[in-house]
Amino acid sequence: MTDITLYAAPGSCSRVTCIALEEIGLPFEYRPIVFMNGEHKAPDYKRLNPKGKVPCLVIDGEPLTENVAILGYLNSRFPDAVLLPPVANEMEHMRQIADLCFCAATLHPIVTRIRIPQFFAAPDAARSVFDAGCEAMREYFQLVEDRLARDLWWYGDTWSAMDGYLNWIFWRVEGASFPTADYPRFSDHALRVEQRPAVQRALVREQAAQAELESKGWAFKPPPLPDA
Ligand SMILES: N[C@@H](CCC(=O)N[C@@H](CS)C(=O)NCC(=O)O)C(=O)O
Repeated sequence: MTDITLYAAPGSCSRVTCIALEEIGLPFEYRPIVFMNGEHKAPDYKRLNPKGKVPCLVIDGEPLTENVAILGYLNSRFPDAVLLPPVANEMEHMRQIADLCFCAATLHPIVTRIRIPQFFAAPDAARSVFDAGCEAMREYFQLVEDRLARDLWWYGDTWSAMDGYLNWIFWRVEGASFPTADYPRFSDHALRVEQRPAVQRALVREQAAQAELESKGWAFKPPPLPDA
């Protein structure tokens, strides 16, 4: 039997890996890391992930970090789950990796600027970081919107882990006042992703972890954004 533990934080980008694991359907442990206690920077966790971030997937005792690498690994180890559509050659494979990198390296940093601009600027400059983040995100939301004008999912009529990744980005900025309603196809896509049973199961895991954090006073809440 495969032994799988996902080190995660509810609401964070570890949801992307959690959805993929739920799609695979094998049992796994969801192990919440408490940001508010600095658990992600503590030596025990840094032995698994020296970068002090989630997600970290430990599979048969081997840790693997970074959503792109984790999704690529899970896709080749568990092909029946079809986390990414089959490819004909290395170029097509690398294009899928490029798509996942677009989420991880282009969109995710902008998400953080929109959600927690205080990480990047003094309090009186946080609003301008937020505004610049929203401006930058608009270009990429339009790119996704245009793609979804042709197709149901990122890869045509086939759901993939890329849709789970895009959905986490959508949800994260929607909750931070980015105007997602300006992108009706991406909004419909979000509803469709959230209807998938695997996504529902991932959300239930997060809700349980979040409730536990809240009961202990350990839930992270970003500081409010200063008025425009
Ligand atoms: N490139 C990484 C990003 C990981 C990341 O930034 N995780 C955030 C949560 S969304 C985190 O652990 N933040 C805690 C911190 O940086 O202190 C990936 O895609 O896995």
